[in-house]
Amino acid sequence: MSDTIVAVATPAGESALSLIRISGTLALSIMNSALSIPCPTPRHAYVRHYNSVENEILDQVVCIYYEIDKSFTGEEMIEISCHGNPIIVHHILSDIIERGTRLAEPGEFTKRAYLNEKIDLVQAESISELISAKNKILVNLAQKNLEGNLSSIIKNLQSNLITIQAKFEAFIDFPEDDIGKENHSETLSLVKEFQSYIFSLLEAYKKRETLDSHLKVLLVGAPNAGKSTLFNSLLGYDRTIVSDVAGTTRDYISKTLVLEKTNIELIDTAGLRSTNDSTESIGVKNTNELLSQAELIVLVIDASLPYPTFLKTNLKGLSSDAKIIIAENKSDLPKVVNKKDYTKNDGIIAISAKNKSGINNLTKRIEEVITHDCNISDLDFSINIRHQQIISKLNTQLIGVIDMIASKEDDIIIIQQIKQCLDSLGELTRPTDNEDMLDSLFKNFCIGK
Ligand SMILES: Nc1nc2c(ncn2[C@@H]2O[C@H](COP(=O)(O)OP(=O)(O)OP(=O)(O)O)[C@@H](O)[C@H]2O)c(=O)[nH]1
Ligand SMILES: [Mg+2]
Repeated sequence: MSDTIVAVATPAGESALSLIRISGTLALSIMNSALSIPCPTPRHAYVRHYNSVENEILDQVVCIYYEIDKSFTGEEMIEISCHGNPIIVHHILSDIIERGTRLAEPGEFTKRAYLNEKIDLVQAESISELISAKNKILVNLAQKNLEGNLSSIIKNLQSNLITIQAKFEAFIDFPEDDIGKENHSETLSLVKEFQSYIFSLLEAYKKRETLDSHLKVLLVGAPNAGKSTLFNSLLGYDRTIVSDVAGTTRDYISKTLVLEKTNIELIDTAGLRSTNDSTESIGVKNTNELLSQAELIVLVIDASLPYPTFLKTNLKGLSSDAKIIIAENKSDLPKVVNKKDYTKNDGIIAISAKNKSGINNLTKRIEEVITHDCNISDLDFSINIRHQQIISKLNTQLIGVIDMIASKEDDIIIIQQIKQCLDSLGELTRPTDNEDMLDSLFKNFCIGK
């Protein structure tokens, strides 16, 4: 019998409401004694006074009771929504502890859900990922894992591998059968197919990594083209100095920008030109270095002037697969630039950084270009670093199986190796004997989750 835990699931501080969660064997008695509901109907919202042990009304609350096996944790649970005043929350929490419960550890509700087999480890991790996801795609991917997309792939893989294992067991059971030898080539291709699928999961991890990392998007161009004005417009506030003096930006400035689907590191740079000013020339040197590291270059040009020919020289060193979007700035002024002078590019967007027009088109195009290569739309599940490490190990083990079959190794040895592969697969969703790993995983969760 586990003890009863309690935690506030909402952030600290004043708010309209706060949510207090209780899980464990004392839930029903608290429903009765503190909320005067002796036989609660599960999943029914009751409006009640919360009565303390000293019989003081602490607040009017809404409470819901979840019966054993049908709650998030698999235990009896109560969720109490009270007014979001920290004093009220503190008093209710203290009162619940006085009734024999204890404060939950971070992630302990989810850990109980996992231990009671309401969810597997992939789903448990997805809850934490869902809460901390930094962009819309990562939210969607975490939701897909929580719904069980990756878990059901793992289940299918386990049953495929068990089928392969059974084939090898049949070879041992019927040694006199000649079919054994012929069927080894069939099983070899099955294992190869299996291994190449496992390998593709590692590719899925690389895509996920791309989403997690903040891709560098560099604003470059001639001095006075309006890079800093655009930087500020994209951020939505004035972060960097704008002036009509050419060479205003000396050092680069970078800020994280959360776009609709992904996050980028937006970098404003010193205008590209040859200069005798020593500080500015360091800035120009930095810009040239950044040019080689950026995932995307937004070439800001002043469309009210002819295309600066020296830009061609500056951009000459870029690799042929460098991604460049041309932002034709100052579109509020009469257009002079001629697009036949433009370098090879991935889109031309007319903007006025000063008037904030065309900015949405530009962010949309930035997102399209940086997410194009990693085909995020075809991701239906997400592979995190823990999964990646296990899958890499599994991949090596499978290559071992392939080698063993090819070198006509004893079937018993091959079966042992397949069993190790099955253990690795199991580690993804339900590792055995791994208390330390579970502890370190759940300790990164929020309290109340
Ligand atoms: N008319 C017009 N002026 C703009 C626009 N964007 C920027 N400017 C002006 O152009 C001048 C230079 O702008 P900045 O943003 O400082 O240019 P920069 O490219 O950062 O310049 P450096 O830091 O010197 O390389 C300022 O006077 C801005 O107000 C625009 O869309 N339209
Ligand atoms: Mg500037």
